[in-house]
Amino acid sequence: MEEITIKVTERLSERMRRLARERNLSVSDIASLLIRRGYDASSAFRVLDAARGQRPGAENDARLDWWREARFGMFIHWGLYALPAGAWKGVDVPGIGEWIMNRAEIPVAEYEQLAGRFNPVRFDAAQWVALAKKAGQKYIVITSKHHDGFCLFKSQHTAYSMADGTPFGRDVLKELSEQCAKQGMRFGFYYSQTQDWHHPDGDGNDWDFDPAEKDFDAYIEGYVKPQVRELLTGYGPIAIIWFDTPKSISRTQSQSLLELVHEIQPDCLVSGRLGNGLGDYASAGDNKIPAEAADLDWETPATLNDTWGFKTADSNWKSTEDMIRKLVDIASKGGNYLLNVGPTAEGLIPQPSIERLEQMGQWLEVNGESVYGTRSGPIQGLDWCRSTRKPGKVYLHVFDWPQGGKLRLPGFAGSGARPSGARLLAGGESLPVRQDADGILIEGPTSAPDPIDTVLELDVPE
Ligand code: FHN
Repeated sequence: MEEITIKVTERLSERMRRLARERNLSVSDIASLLIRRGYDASSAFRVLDAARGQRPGAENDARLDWWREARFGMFIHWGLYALPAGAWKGVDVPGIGEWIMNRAEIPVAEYEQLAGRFNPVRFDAAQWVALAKKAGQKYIVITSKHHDGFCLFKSQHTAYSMADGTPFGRDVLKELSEQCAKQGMRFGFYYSQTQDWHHPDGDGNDWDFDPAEKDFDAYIEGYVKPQVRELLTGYGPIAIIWFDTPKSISRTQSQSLLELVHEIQPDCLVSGRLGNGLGDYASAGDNKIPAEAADLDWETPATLNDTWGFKTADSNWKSTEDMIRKLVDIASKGGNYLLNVGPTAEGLIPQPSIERLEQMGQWLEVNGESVYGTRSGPIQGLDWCRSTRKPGKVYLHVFDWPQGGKLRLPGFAGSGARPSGARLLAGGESLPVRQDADGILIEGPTSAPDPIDTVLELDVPE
């Protein structure tokens, strides 16, 4: 330990002394804790970048209530890139599958040819939606148009679509929207508003088109907005428009897209990746989870392996345990987990994804109460557990069960509340709980009832 001297105001020193007394710690411990928190908070800020942030005021908006309740959604990346599935002309193209056109700088004229071979005869909208339900996911967001410009929906503004450019010839988004309505699932569209490697004025393709010649505003006004209008008028109530990679989109352009969405469907949410800090909720970086609870609405989009779009060679599947813990970690910090599947060119969701999602659903079947509709919990910053809360309840999620089953908690941050009862959420067995000078002590079974996450339900008066 190194000793350093810092000067603080009288007010701060008084508060640190009080905290030290309350927690039975030294003032020096409190100072270290605060400094560490400061670092964590600054890294939380980077994960929740202001540019992908939540519009001021939206954090109190009741339109987000269903989304706050949901906590877990299914992301679907599906498009022409599922055909090459990570390899072009026999050569592996490194990186995420849906970026193959960009990474290999495939000319539009060549990449477009894939559409003639896209015939996903095994696509079954009912099965995809049923899988999301089984997994315990409460909303689906699917790529209506990714950066490669190919549209999964029928559009008056291009024939480069599943409906008009492929032998399959079906509007798969229509089929999915109908199934979502039938099975009670919220439905939303990913739409790449800035990057479009197929459109001469879209961002990102400088191997076919000269960037100096591009008219990005004409692309936004003449193509993006009319397409967003089509998506919001042809498919029933749309839960979310998930814009992505804002890059250099101007504030005026982001603002006008936001207004367009809200004018057509006032309840439709807009992701933070609209850009310029104007989203209805913030978007964390891909697969990134902030170190601390954040006082805003946010979501982590995440992969099940290392790619979004299907890639034959990517079998680096995350374990079910890892993903359950990630879901819980995110919920404990007040966020949502949008977990991706990348269907094959035949229209099938890969089996390893199905298995893991079903297992997550089985866990949620028993423990969902401690995830859905919860807020970030009062116990933060401990490695071995997470916490979520609902009125009158705190859920303690124990990842690493202590030897002997004695769970020692430091107390609840920001309140003098103490639990009046504790039980295992699975099965309901009551557990002795007491509060002493060192904090809260709960006596559980000697070994972990659930090696992934044992959830304890604590009664905590508000
Ligand atoms: O470039 C995209 C990527 O392909 C994928 O769609 C992810 C999902 O969050 N978003 C962008 C990278 O952040």
